Amino acid sequence: MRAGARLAAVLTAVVVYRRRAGDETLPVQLRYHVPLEVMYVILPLIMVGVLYYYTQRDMAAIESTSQTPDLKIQVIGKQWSWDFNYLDDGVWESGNQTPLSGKPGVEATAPEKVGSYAGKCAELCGEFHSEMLFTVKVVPRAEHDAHIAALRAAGRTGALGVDYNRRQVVTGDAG
Ligand SMILES: [Cu+2]
Repeated sequence: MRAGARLAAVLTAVVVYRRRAGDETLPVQLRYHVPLEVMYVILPLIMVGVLYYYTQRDMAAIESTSQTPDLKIQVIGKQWSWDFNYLDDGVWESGNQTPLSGKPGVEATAPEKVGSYAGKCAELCGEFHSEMLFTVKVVPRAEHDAHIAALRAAGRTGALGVDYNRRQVVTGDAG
């Protein structure tokens, strides 16, 4: 409805339903309407219950971790990239090695099988937050070993600490 039509509707209601001279009665009052009041209580409870159920179900699936993982990868998120330390193999790689793409992120899918899965930053962390994208590739063991060997050959042994911290890169200080 346009603003003019809304105003006309309001003014019509004000004029048509105004209190007439000599009419001292109240309009019909909606009080102690038990079915309505029960609905006001039950409906929000159902809505909250449904939201709670799905949130709990998905958070439990997302946050569940194994005590004996097949592979330990330490992931460090920072403004505005990611570092990955392959703790079992003693090598690392960093998103800072390639320029940020700035391409829009793709909805992440839980990596339960072989494939490529989009990852992105879940905290609005600053200027280049939207460029904090990475790809999780779930690959067969041989392909993983070849990648680890390539990292080792490239000299990326050990583990990254704050080596690629943004403030170091920008200002050159040790913070
Ligand atoms: Cu971010």
